[in-house]
Amino acid sequence: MNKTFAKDVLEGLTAKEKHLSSKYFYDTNGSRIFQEIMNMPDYYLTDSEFEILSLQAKQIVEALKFDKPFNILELGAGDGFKTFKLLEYLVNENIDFNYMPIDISEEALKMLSEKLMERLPNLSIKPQVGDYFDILKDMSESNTPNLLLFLGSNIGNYLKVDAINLLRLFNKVMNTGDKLLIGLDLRKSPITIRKAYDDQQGITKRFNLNLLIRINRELNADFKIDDFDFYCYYDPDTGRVKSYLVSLKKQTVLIKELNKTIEFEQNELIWTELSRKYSLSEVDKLAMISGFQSKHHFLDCKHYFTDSLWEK
Ligand code: AVI
Repeated sequence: MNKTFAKDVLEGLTAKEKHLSSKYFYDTNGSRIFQEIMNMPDYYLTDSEFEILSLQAKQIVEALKFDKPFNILELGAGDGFKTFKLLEYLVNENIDFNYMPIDISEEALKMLSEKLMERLPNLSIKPQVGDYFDILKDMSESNTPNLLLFLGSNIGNYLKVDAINLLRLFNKVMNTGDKLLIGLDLRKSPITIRKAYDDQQGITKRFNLNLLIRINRELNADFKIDDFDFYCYYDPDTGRVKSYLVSLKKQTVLIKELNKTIEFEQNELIWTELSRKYSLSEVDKLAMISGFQSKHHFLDCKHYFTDSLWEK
């Protein structure tokens, strides 16, 4: 049993306002469903970021202003598909760099490395399995310049204080002059944003319900999946998409590993995810408050998404 998972589930489901962390979405099945989400036409985030990295690789590399070989460390590399275009540009230009994808999933890194070695045989790739910070700490000890990649609007899934704390930790392990390229989803028509999360095919619903399936499997619980539904909304005032599971009836769930029964009222919610959207001035503020200088925003043609370059 994963003790942190058990502790977080217990804390979240016994709280007055029930909640579960979206970081637990990504078991094997959840990661697969997330791939399906990224392929949905309405989930514009992936295409927008892909466009930025495909069409503006040259401008991004020029803006780095590194005058010697450097490392690219990608945090939560996943399938690395977006990054491919940036790497391809660097390899084709014979630019000297090491690519270090970091992920807790050895399996994901193995697949990524195999795919990249096949398509970019001249790429120097050094996959790192493990926790971001253990690996990042080593990086600050070398005097090779570093570019950190934190793409895909992953930062938008953190509560405001947690996002700032995480970025400050990145900042702490970086050397002066190192860069961070960070993907953030921008504020836009609320209709477009809602469609990306409240999809008609029910893929995002499955993504959320999978969390209950995971609790059933890993903590020996008896959630009846059909007795829960999915609800989400976008609030343009705060720039936040909030996602929930909804208990469709009054019910009791037993979580054997926790030795605990959880009572649900009819229509009671479990908050599962925050997906924050930013204005460019909010991006600049976030950079400043975390100790960075915001150097450049690389936007897609629709201005839906930014990969912003920050410098320590
Ligand atoms: C990973 N993360 C940036 C996604 C997002 O857009 O917040 C996760 C996701 N949740 C629902 N759809 C996609």
